[in-house]
Amino acid sequence: MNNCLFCKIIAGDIPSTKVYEDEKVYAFRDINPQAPTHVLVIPKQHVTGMSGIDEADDATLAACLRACKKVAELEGLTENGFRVVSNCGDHACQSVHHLHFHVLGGHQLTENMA
Ligand code: DGP
Repeated sequence: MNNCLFCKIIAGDIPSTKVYEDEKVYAFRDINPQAPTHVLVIPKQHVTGMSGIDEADDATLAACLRACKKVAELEGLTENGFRVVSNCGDHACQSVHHLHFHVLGGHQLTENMA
């Protein structure tokens, strides 16, 4: 999508620090990390967010979640644990309207989810 920041990152038009990539997914470090490890996992196909998905996106979603686990392994998070978050819409403070999963870990995360 033309004006989408994350589509530009996938295209390489905006630089990013890659952590993982496969046919369907790109993962890179968040520019404003909220934890020692903070990686964004995004589908290469533009999807606006969780509210924009349907059955046609099942394979994309599965690839994203598998990639979150892969990122956690690559970053050494699986032993102590990690969190996966996807913000959707205004109340969740979604700021980039391309579906993304935050993979957070590397220290004790708080219990407070909201
Ligand atoms: P959200 O608030 O859930 O929509 O998360 C968007 C995230 O995207 C936020 O944590 C910061 C990150 N971000 C925004 N612009 C850039 C960028 O240009 N590069 C990188 N690496 N991350 C970005």
